[in-house]
Amino acid sequence: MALDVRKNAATMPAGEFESFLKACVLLKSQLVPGQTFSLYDQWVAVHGCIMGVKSPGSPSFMNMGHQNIGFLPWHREYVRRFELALQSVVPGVTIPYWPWPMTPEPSVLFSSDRIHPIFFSSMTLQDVGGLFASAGPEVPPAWWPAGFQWRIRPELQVGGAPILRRGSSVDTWPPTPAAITSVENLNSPLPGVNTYWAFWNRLEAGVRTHNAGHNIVGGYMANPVLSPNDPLFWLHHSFIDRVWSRWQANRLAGQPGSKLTSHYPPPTEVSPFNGQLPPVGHRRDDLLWPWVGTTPGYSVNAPDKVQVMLPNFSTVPGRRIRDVLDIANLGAGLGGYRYT
Ligand SMILES: [Cu+2]
Repeated sequence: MALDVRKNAATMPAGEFESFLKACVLLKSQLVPGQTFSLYDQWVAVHGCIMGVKSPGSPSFMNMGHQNIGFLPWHREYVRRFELALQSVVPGVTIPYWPWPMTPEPSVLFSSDRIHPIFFSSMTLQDVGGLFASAGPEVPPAWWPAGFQWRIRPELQVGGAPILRRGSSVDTWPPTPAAITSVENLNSPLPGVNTYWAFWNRLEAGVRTHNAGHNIVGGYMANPVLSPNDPLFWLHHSFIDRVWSRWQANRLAGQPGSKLTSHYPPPTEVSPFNGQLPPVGHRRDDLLWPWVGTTPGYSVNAPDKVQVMLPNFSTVPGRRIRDVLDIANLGAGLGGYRYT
């Protein structure tokens, strides 16, 4: 099967970018049968719940998607499954990536026609317009669901905010092209320490990378739990996944004969940052919640009203970190993709 292609959100044809937005709007407007929440909202709930998951036999809830090495594989699986959900309403659509190293304003990507402006160094939150305007778009495209307006479900709101807003006083953006290239080539071998540790840490929490990108957008994007309420989330994480896939390719080329599994720490390797094993959910052979098949004994530390929004994944095979290392071949019906 041909690979799906994820493209640069600022330079891809306008019509293809619109297809992505259309798929988001259709998922957001389509209610889960018998429920008041949408197919899109279910994916926000998954992200809301990953912050606190107890694995079988574990004494405490852990963040299984962030703040440790499983951050990249968990989001790869999550974003890919969301992409397949988009394809169920708009066949062939893929998630564009936000090319971080560009001057954000003015740019095509942050125009009202694409993902709408982000407001640099804006002290106050401003409403997101365009297709996401609270009253709906001024001139709806032909495919627009009649009367639809983008709203945040009460269960998924932060501070009772029902509409998308952006704005932040943070101004540590963008990274330079050279900075991203250096992340993609990061190689700091220390005896007994897999280079992935330093790479992951730099990409999730380093200067002008994942965390900073969330924070400079502000609004829902700056909320660690419910950031997928803003569709810009998917573009942000598409780029993060691209950086990881390029780093993986560079590591393979730098160590001829090595495998992708060589470039993720073995399950027994302790963190060079704290001397401890990563929590369950972050080790190479661990299941990726909520794709745990029928394995019993998981529980979630989130409000019941959010937990009831979770999609039912009990019929899909369990997925492990080692299963998601190759974007060209994810297996289990997830196909593969590549980046331009
Ligand atoms: Cu996340």
